[in-house]
Amino acid sequence: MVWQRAGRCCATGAEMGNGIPRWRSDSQKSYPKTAGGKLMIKPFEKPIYVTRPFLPPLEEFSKGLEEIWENRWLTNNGPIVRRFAQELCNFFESDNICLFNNGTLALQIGLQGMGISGEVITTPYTFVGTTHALFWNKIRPVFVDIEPDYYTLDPEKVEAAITPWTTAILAVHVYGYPCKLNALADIARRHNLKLIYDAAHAFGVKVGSKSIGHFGDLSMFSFHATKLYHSMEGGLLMFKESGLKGTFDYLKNFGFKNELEVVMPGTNAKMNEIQALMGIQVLKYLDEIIRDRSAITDHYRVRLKEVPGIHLPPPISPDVKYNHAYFPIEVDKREFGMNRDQLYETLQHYNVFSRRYFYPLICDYACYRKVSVKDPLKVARRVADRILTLPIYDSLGLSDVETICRIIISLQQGMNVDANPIVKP
Ligand code: T4K
Repeated sequence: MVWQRAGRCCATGAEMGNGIPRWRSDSQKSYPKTAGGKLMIKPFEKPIYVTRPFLPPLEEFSKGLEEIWENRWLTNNGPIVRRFAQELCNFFESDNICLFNNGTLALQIGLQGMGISGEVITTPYTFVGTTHALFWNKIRPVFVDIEPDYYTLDPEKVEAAITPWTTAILAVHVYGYPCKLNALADIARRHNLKLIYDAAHAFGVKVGSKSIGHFGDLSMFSFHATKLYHSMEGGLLMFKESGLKGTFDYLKNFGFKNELEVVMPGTNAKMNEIQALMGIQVLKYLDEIIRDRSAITDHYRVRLKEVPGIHLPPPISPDVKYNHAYFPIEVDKREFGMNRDQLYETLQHYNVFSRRYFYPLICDYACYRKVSVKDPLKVARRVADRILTLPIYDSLGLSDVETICRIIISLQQGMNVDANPIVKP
């Protein structure tokens, strides 16, 4: 069987010997179709999102709710929050942790409690909450470039950007990929800077035998519903200096020391009992969640590694226990035949909702456009224009992952550099 493709004939996939059908393009609907006008790979019946939260069995959660009903204690350091904190101390093998109602406030309070001020060198390639935490502390972000493999801060660029006003480095373990830990620690030590990690994506990541939270002066983990590990909303600080614990506890609870004393102008960033219950219950399944996600990563890697124009991050060092938080790919228009935005939109025709984490760069958002940026951010700009994070979550079946791969592969095979732009059906 032969399919007509704009200006030339294509054989079917079977004839091409790879089992993947070629497709016909026209200016109306340039996504894979049969001659009858239907999509050759059927769109998913239900939307496939970039992520879905893991949920514990409802009976387990209901049982926990019964305890909350019995206690009639909902927030303000209740018994379940205290139990959760203890479990996390065991998990991290550290007493220096503090729970919050979300990651953004955790980071904001972390910076405030450590007295960070002036300029902080940071990445423009992150979620906007990272930079907002600086803003709320009246700290000037100094954006420098990222490295091209894992998209984390480039230590050389950090060192070049240090000024007398620099007080800290705020790096992000983006997608759960560890930053250049040794190089950043070395710079921080030589220049007497605090080293702070936004580890929002990195729960469950280990380097050697240590949790990633043991690196640097402070790390923030997000327990938001979109994270592989979550407490619906939630955040955690892990820190080196044990004296900070008291300060963080004050800051998240209005600065109350006791009923009558307010020792600092804190805010309200407390975790509640239902969040803690979810956190405790999801923690029991963490290994399974990571195992399921790891199988998805493997499947994507095998199927996409040789697709022209799809670039994958290099395999992670064997020293790192990765959490498979995200599956980012870079799309090279010249080789793939579509640019990233075209692929993003075309996938939506198939009911696949990938995300452009992280585009645009933070310094390009209206609220940060006035921040002067000296670094040309060559890598970050290129990556932001090409990045696409594909669906990955524990309950996503491998057959669905395979279908997503087949869609991507067939799109690549059906498009060439001068293909028509996507027109939504
Ligand atoms: N630093 C970094 C590096 C971060 O990535 C983040 C947050 C933070 C700091 C701040 O931490 P938190 O203050 O959030 O704890 C999401 C999350 O809201 C945000 O937590 C996350 N990073 C960011 C990367 O992604 P959106 O606006 O893209 O999420 P949304 O609502 O579009 O959800 C994405 C998909 O997830 C949906 O299409 C469907 C699915 N979903 C989402 C929710 C909330 C569900 O299936 N169920 C759900 O309950 O920001």
